[in-house]
Amino acid sequence: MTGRLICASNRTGSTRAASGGLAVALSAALKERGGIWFGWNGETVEEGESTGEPDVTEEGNVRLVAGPLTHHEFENYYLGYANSVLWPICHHRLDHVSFRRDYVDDYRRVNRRFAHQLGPLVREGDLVWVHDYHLIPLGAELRAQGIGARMGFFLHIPFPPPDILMAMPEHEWLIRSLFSYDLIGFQTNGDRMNFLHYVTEQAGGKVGSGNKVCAFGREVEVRAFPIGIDVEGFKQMTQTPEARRIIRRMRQRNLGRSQIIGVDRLDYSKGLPERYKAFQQLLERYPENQGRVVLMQIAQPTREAVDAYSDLRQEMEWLSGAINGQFGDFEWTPIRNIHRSVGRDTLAALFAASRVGLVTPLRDGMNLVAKEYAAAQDEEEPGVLVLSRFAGAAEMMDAALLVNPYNMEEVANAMQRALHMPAEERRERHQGLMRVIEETDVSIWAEAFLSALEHTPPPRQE
Ligand code: ADQ
Repeated sequence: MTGRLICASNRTGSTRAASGGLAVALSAALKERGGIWFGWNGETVEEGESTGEPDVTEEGNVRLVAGPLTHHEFENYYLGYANSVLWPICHHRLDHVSFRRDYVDDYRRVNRRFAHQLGPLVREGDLVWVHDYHLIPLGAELRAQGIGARMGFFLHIPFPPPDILMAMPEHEWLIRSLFSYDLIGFQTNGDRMNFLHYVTEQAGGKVGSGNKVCAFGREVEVRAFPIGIDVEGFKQMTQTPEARRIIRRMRQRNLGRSQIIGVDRLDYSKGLPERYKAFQQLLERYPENQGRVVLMQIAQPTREAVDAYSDLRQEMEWLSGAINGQFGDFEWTPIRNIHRSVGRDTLAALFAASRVGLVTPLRDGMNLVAKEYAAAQDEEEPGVLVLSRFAGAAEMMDAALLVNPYNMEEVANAMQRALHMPAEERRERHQGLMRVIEETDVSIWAEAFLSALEHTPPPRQE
């Protein structure tokens, strides 16, 4: 008998109009088991205003429970601790970290408030699944309320090596709070090993059999669950009339030219300036590409209230302007720099119409764009994926051309190789990628996590 599923994530979605892999997978798992999706509704309220009880919306057997943050919480919990401490630490960017006592205090306070709202809704036999770095202490706060249900946590971003983690004043508190869960999931085996190194070397923990780890007086199961996309759904998106129209138009416009595509949130972890410089090297080192290759970069702005993000946007605009000025002519603009979100079917069409998928983050938990690009390719005439070794996706997707994103010469050479790769090699590599993508389909990922959580030792009486 499976219990209800209680998901907690920074942002909630709707089970009716879920778009994007994770929302689709969570919606499917929630509908199958019935349950609750808890989180922030994306709104902020004035300081004096109470955040009150969260809004409750019933969608069949799923209840969405979502409320606002105050401006202060948004500043200190969301932009502050989550995105100016944990995000840069986990992406190895100590240069972007801003440690402040009030950030961590508010992070803890918001997680406690969430636990007070969610705790009373959890019933015996439920499975609680907490997502990502915003909510690490939620499990411990729920336990403090006497919740004994099985609880799992999945980290969507990388887990850093101990030396970097230990730059955080409160590293021990944070890792101790992870031991309130029964199952901890990471994207890759590399992340899992970083976690185990910290636990054994810094917290006196012991690794037992069957992925069990003991520390802080508790035993948890620690495993890698590489996340994927809704493969069939994404493939179908390249077949909609709108997608076919875009692909046709794009091919006509690029007649005789090859398109390289990059799609990312505008984030310093994605290696965007380095990518532009690598493209500049492609044009310099292999001048036959001048006039014949276009880089289309779609970078949707996020977290613009954090300085590092607005600086990055300026840097990209400056770089693309400089490269277009250096090489462009009346008929050819080398880089098309687009700063907005585009629809899923447009995205699928852009991938399908691009000869090279350029996915070169400096560090990434997994990177779903790599999987989407490969899934959108025509199997007879596929394009080539150039993928950073530092994306979690590289651990399994070794049929891509793997590159060091800091080494722009290497990335330029890989682009050149991709542009000229014979069809047979492209097909072979594409088949290799599709095997991995299908094995890690997002529904398989969600089921694997939930089934492992269900098989953890029985819930305790708190
Ligand atoms: P992200 O850092 O957001 O996710 P990613 O895995 O690439 O990175 O997912 C981004 C998603 O947003 C993709 O589905 C992509 O198509 C979409 N997207 C990006 N730019 C877009 C745009 N301009 N318009 C429309 N859609 C756009 C975090 C971690 C990753 C991890 C995922 C899932 O940082 O490492 O893979 O969670 O666990």
